[in-house]
Amino acid sequence: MSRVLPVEGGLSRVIGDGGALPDGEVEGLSADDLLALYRSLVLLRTYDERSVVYHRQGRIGTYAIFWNHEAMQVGSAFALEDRDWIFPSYRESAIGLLRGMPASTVLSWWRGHPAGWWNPEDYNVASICVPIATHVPHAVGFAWGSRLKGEERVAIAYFGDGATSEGSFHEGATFAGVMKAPVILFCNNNQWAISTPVEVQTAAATLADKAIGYGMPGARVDGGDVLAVYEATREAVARARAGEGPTFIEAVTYRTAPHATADDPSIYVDEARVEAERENECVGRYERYLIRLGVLIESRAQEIRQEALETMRAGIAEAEAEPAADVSLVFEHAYEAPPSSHADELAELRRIMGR
Ligand SMILES: Cc1ncc(C[n+]2csc(CCOP(=O)(O)OP(=O)(O)O)c2C)c(N)n1
Ligand SMILES: [Mg+2]
Repeated sequence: MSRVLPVEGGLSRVIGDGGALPDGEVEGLSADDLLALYRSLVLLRTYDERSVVYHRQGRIGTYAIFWNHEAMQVGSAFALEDRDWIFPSYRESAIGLLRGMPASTVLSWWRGHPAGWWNPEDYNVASICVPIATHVPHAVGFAWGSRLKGEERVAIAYFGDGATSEGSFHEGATFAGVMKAPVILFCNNNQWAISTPVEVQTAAATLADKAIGYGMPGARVDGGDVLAVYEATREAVARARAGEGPTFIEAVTYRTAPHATADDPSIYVDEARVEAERENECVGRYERYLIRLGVLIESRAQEIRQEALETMRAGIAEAEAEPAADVSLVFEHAYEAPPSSHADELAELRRIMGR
């Protein structure tokens, strides 16, 4: 039997604190599964930390940091099967790594190189969506379409707290509820939309409360607890496969890093809160849980961190070895019949770029 425990604020959780707060457990996860979750958390954490360094070294462009968001991404993706489709936002840019995508592909995306655009069908991972919430209707339409084809695939769309104020979210959620689309609307509530706090984002008491208006259940989980996220997503997947329709999951965390490398949160964020949240970050929380369970020892953890670092070293080397794309790509695929001015503009661009 799973033991998922409610905590203050109606958030479900599994992982305790090694003291007064007891550990729960999730049914059906073997020691190998628990370690696979850990490996994925470490891979994403390493991806994120190295990316900030690569940005500072001028090796990738502006980067959307997801430090302390890893448990939401790993826990939910683990509840899916490979045939299920993932629709990520920029905050989940590296989630394809959990489906076997090479690190160089995602790094190339952040380098603005065409090698960073993959064929979604290769991994069942859609393109990274930067416009807020516009991929929600895509995921819903995809899920509905696959049900019409009798494929039994589930789709999951990841988006933030701010995204729930967007028209696209409303349209997608309405459609999902009415059509009973097998989709999971996964909201990473990190309590900030750049500098806008969630308190002024909505007058709703919780984001999960919005689900009822669309005729779907809303679950609220501790977004720093990979097992609670897994359990909530597994239930949502089961509902979707059983033809019972969509689920909205609100995973609550707190953004402890800048919105992106171009942001300076010092003028709006509460530094003391950031410090407290960093102390309780999701990878360390899970690591301590596994050590308490006797599933992980420090030397094994160290090997797993080392493997992830190697993956990143090889990934950036591979991304940097890509030959520069031809500048004509800027103009291609935009018009079926390009305006005549493009030829002059391309010539000018080649002159400026020296290629
Ligand atoms: C349609 C649209 N409007 C505005 C922006 C600019 N923008 C980029 S990120 C962001 C905040 C999004 O916050 P949230 O949905 O909470 O996601 P988070 O970044 O916190 O993961 C905004 C407004 C955008 N990318 N797309
Ligand atoms: Mg947010």
